This record gives sequence, C-alpha cells and structure tokens, in this order.
Amino acid sequence: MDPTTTPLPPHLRPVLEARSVWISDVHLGTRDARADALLEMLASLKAGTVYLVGDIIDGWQLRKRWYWPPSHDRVVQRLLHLARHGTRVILIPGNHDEFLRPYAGLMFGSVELRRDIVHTTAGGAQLWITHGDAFDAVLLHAPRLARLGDTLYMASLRLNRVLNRLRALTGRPYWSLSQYLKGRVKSAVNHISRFETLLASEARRHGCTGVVCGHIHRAELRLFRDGQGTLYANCGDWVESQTFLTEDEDGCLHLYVWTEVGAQELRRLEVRPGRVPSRTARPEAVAAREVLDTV
Ligand SMILES: [Mn+2]
Repeated sequence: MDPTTTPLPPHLRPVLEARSVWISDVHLGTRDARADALLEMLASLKAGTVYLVGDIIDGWQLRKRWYWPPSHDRVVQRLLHLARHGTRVILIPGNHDEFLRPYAGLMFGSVELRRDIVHTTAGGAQLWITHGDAFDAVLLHAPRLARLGDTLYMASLRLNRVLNRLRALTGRPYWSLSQYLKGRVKSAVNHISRFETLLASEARRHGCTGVVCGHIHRAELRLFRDGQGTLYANCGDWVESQTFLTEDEDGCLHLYVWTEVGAQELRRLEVRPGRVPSRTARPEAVAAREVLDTV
C-alpha cells in the first residue's frame, strides 16, 4: 500500500490549527452532504473563530423530503460543542437555509447568527463575509428558475452517485459529473466569473479588502487584477469538493481540500490591508451596477 494515501488513525492526524475557518454549502438534510468527512475535519480542528458561510442545512430539500441521519446530527452537535468551548461560531444563512435569516443578529445557543459580517485578519485586513446568493444574477431576477436549477443540480449529483458506484465496481477512480458539467457549460463559466467580479466589487463598496463567500460550490482564493488587488475567496462546498478556507496566526489565508489523509493545502495567499476607495468616487459600485445591467 502506498504510505502517502493510507489513512492515518484520527489520533495520529495532525491537528489543524487556525485563527479562523470558513465552511459553507454543507447541505445537511440531503444525501449528498459529506457529513462524515466534515466530522473528521471538525474533530481535528482547533480554531479561534468558525464562520459557517451559508447553506449548512438544506431547508429546500428537507421541505420536500425529510432526511436527517445521525451523522448530520453529529455535525450540528460538534459545531454547538465548539461554540460552547471557546470557539466563536458565526452562522451566516444562505439561500437554502434562508429560514434562519429572520433571526440574524440573535444568538442560537452560543452560535451568533448574522446576515453578513466583516472579519479583521491578524494583519489588519478587513474581509466581508457573506453567502453570496443575493448577488447571483439568476436568483436576483428569477427565484423560481433558481429552484429549477437547484433541482437539476441535485439530480446530477444523484446520477453522479450511481455513476461512481459503477466506476468503483469496475475499479475506476472517482469522477465528478457535476464538476464536469459545470466546467463544460460556457454560460456557467461566464456566470461564475460575473459572480466573482460582482462579489469583489461589493467587498470594496463595504470598505473591505476582499470577500469570503460560498454559494456557487467552487472553491477559490485569489486576488483580482483590478489595480487594488481585491481578494476573492470562496470556501467551496461539502457535497462534492470537501474544501474550506483558514486563516493562520500571521493573517495568511489557506485553501484546503479534505482528503482521506487529512487536509491538503491547495493554495495560500497573504492578505494585506488594501486601499479603501473614497466614499465619493466609488468606481466599484459603478462597476457592480454595470455587471448587473448586462445580465
Ligand atoms: Mn447557496
């Protein structure tokens, strides 16, 4: 057996220490939520602040059909446990858990519910934390279309499960149908880049150096070439990619994928506090409007 891919027993795994962690799009309440993998990650985690960046619980799917296995319950229990034992846990509802939005500003046990929030890194950079669905052009103009897209997406995930069971039987490695579809469909690619541009512009409008969001199930950590180096970070999802973001004690951001051997770093980025545009000029707000007008 290849020693690099042999899973280590949990007690031998390195502890994942972070000043802050961002997780989103877990979709608990659906068969596609990778609850066991997330539990492993949370078990090895030591963090000052955990941001749950939306779509943690999938209310849309639960309304259609109740699905709540013990592993999904354990994820919730683990998060509540962290919140009770010194970790600041902040929950920012997404569109799939919008039923929580009316409670923004309140405490749920030891968990803070917020519509959005500004995070200050160890280096003093301000990051705007939001789920991001408010800036999804499809959602903005046609909520019913968005739900149809959601149904199709969930169907492709189900098909993907069947496909991969067959692939496993024939000894082939895992392959993601929906990632493939998303990568191939040009309009989806355009949509993603518009989403990223808009979110980065909105971050500037909030007086921040960058944004951390979720929603589109596409992990990312990069700086925009917009003359200001606006940070765009997306913590990905736990239905396909098992990705998340962390900030270390030096204020450096890291993008990880959780694998059977633990956290594997995909990218890292140093964030410096950026120039904040003056209130009168605000070229970003104009740019954001232009983007909206073209969709
Ligand atoms: Mn979402």
